[in-house]
Amino acid sequence: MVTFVTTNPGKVAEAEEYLDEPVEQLDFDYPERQAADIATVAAHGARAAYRHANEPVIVDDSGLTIDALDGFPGPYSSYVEDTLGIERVWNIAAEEGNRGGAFRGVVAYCDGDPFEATPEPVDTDRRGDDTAADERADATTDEQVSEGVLPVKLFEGVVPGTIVEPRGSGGFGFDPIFEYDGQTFAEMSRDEKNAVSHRGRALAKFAEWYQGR
Ligand code: ITT
Repeated sequence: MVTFVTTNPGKVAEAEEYLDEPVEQLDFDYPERQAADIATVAAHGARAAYRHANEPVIVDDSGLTIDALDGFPGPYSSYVEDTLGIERVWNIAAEEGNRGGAFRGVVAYCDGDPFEATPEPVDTDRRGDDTAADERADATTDEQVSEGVLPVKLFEGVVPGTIVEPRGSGGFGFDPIFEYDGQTFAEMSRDEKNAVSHRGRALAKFAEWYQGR
């Protein structure tokens, strides 16, 4: 059993489809650290969630990055969804003329153990041009070392796509305006979305690591 600490049932539904074991939602709105980087937000969230739940937990921090807006809203996606709404985000991207974007997500695991079998307590996706990921990994590791507490394991997933006029009724959040390979995420079944999504990619890495644990 995996305890997923989140206020968002959409995330849990996706994890349930993905992981081989039962996923239980613990609906707790852990304090989110303000940071320009979702890996940092996720790492702090996992520690706060673990302290609250006192059992092994995963959290997910994720967001939509829009190329024309230099990666905004990113970690502020939830706030932007609630305030501007996805239609206005689509309008802004359309006005900018560059509709490239990506979903990025980090699944963070914490169980209070020092991950004795893991030499480095941080695992980020280092494929491709990843100076930023390296910097993030170092920052999180340093922080953990200096705090000396609660190592967190991080699993990152990224999916590039196009910002489009809203289509489809599935999924949640920005799914209707995010197109991948001709379909918006809101037009895909949960399985189809999981097969390509940022969360699916991050969960796949988590599942593989967790199985060996
Ligand atoms: P928790 O923090 O309680 O887990 P949340 O929904 O507030 O739930 P985040 O802080 O990670 O989650 O914010 C993620 C936001 O990014 C979410 O509100 C959506 O606006 C967007 N988002 C993330 N993943 C998404 C996805 O798969 N499909 C659509 N929108 C997504």
